[in-house]
Amino acid sequence: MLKEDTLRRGLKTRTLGGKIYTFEVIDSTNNCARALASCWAPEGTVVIAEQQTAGKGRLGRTWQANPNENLTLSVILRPGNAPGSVNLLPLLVSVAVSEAVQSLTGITPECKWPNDLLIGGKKVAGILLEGSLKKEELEFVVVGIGINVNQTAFSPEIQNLATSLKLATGTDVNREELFKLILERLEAHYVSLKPGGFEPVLSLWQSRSTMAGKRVSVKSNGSVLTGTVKGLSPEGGLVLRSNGTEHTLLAGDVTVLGIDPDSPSHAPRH
Ligand code: BT5
Repeated sequence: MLKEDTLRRGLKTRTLGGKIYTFEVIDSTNNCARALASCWAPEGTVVIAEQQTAGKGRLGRTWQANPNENLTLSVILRPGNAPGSVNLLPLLVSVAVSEAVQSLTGITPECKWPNDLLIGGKKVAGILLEGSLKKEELEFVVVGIGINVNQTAFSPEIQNLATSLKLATGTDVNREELFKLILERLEAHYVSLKPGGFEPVLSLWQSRSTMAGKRVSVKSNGSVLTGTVKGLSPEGGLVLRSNGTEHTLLAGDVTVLGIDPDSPSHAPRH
């Protein structure tokens, strides 16, 4: 069982993890963190649970995770009116989690727009941000992170799409160490937002993604658009070229169809 003292021991952050609430069972760490944030829990408060009975994905979907094998946590941030942070923060969180996994295991999970981390094309982590607006200002954002750490068997619905750090490395991965690295990388990128803006995070995200030049179809608001990925827009949207026109999508579910042979990033080098 994850315990507050072992999660905190050696944690090198100033704000994130200032308060850590651990639960054996909870409905959803995001729900709990939202309730705490509405009651003025400070920025950096973390809620972490061994088991969620109603772990949430986006759009009413479910996050499944066996107890005692994974990390399911939520962090309260209060970015104020940092422009565009709703679309950009998931990319910042993806970079932070990918870096944390890399420094602990040597494996670099790939960033898939908008909120997934993949290893070998399979999902190893998902991110769910939920914000609350007050008078057009972001009152708080809850950053929910689910990572498949030491789970090696998945339910039939997800067994072909999911992987874990243990499956990828062949060994058990220390969840407390991973937790600390995630908070440390998240804080490092978050505090650099004010002076540096999102530009550095966008380029780090792109360097950890292989989506550029791929043919994809994106389901968004009930319609499907197929095209070639050009990259990210400054506000964190996915830029697609479809039938000669560029589109910027701010939300959606992406299916990668393959490499576009006509894309310059995949043209043969001479
Ligand atoms: C996500 O949604 O990927 C966001 C997941 C966020 C989970 C964390 S856990 C801590 C915090 N508290 C919460 O209640 N939630 C957050 P989405 O992109 O909608 O993906 C959901 C889909 O991923 C599901 O419909 C399944 O197909 C698949 N899925 C579910 N569990 C999975 C797992 N463990 N590994 C890989 N894929 C999974």
